[in-house]
Amino acid sequence: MTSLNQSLFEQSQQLIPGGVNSPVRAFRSVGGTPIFFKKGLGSKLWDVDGKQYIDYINSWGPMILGHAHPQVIKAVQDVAENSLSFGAPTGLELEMAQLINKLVPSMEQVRLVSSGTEATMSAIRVARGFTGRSKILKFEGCYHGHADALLVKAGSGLLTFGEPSSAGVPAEVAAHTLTLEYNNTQALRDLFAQVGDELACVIIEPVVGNMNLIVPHMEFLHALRELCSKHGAVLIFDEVMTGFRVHLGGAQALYNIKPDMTTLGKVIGGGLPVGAFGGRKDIMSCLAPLGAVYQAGTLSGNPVAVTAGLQTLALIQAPDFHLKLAAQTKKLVDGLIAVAKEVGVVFNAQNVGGMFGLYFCEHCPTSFNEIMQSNKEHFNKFFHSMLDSGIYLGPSAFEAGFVSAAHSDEDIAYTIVAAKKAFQLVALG
Ligand code: KE4
Repeated sequence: MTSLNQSLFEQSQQLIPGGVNSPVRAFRSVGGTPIFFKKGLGSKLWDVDGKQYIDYINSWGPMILGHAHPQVIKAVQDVAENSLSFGAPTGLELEMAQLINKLVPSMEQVRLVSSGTEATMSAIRVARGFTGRSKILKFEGCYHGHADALLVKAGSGLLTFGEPSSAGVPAEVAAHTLTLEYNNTQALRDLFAQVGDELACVIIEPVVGNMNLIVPHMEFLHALRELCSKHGAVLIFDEVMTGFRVHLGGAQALYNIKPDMTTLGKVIGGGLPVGAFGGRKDIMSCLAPLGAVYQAGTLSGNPVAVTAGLQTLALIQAPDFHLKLAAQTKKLVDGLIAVAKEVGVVFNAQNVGGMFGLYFCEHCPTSFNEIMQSNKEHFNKFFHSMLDSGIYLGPSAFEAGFVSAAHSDEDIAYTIVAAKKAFQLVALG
């Protein structure tokens, strides 16, 4: 009997490119048919055939409380009765700005947008407007949304400017984007020695979640902070994924490093479209209507979306919320490492707060080149066995996973039992 997933996917492909509204969802990296969901509650999802899954994607981060948290749903229902959008200021946006400033004090001023892409695109424009410089620096394997300037891969040499990593991005645009290897402190120092005074900004994932999970070397992050200050380059921490996920104050609180600007998304909207960018007041003052840098948005600060975010951020301030989330995530990671060892599969895993990385390689990778050495075939076999067992992991060996406050000990225990079976399949070759 054809699954409803299959028929929905076939129909969707007629009208939606690849049948999906965001590429990773198409399962191209792992093969097979994407799962179409119709319901989520707590740590669980149900697909259109009624099959239940434990969800380790959490909508790629936003659902940190678990799906359909009653207080979030109620707050959204109540505010929606007052209309869905005004295109004019509301007190809710002030509440959100106050809360962001309280939880992320480096964000002296903040502007709300509707996605992480808008946040990073706008932050780069402000940094360029503030410094009067055009060049930007990013790191290979880091993803900051799909703005042209950020769809760039490393050029041939250290200082050759970026090449587009997507069709449709003009070479002239990519040329302003330099790319370096993440965690390579010497390469960073060499680049700044040569072009540091020409850099408008450096944008970085302070914990990487987009080439699987990669943890920063403290020496690297501190060198970056010191070099940006010395050369007048704006340091942008892209905390769209790490914000409120690895620590209540994000990676900047976890590592005690203060960026000049921060971008936020995902958790800040609690599942509805909210992004934000902000930082030093002198930089943010360049923004229209005060300054010459233009940025705008019809649904920026939308009252319904902001309400979902406010309710979510209120609930994650509960005592020990992040300690418990990190402990539950570590329980998953330790259990997976143990069963992989028992079965005899080359595997490793780690977590930072409520996000985790699974690696089919000897050690936890620390760079793009290292993660590229991991065994993708083993991951794909593992992924599909887990999916059959009702465990929904990210459909790519190069994505981080997420645990929510709703993941119970039973969920973790069930996942580890399913993983043992999946590792045995991998071991069979
Ligand atoms: P959005 O435009 O997708 O809201 O945010 C872009 C973005 C910016 N910065 C970081 C660090 C991000 O992780 C993201 C988006 N993350 C991906 C997950 N790999 C979203 C999933 C998708 O693209 O479908």
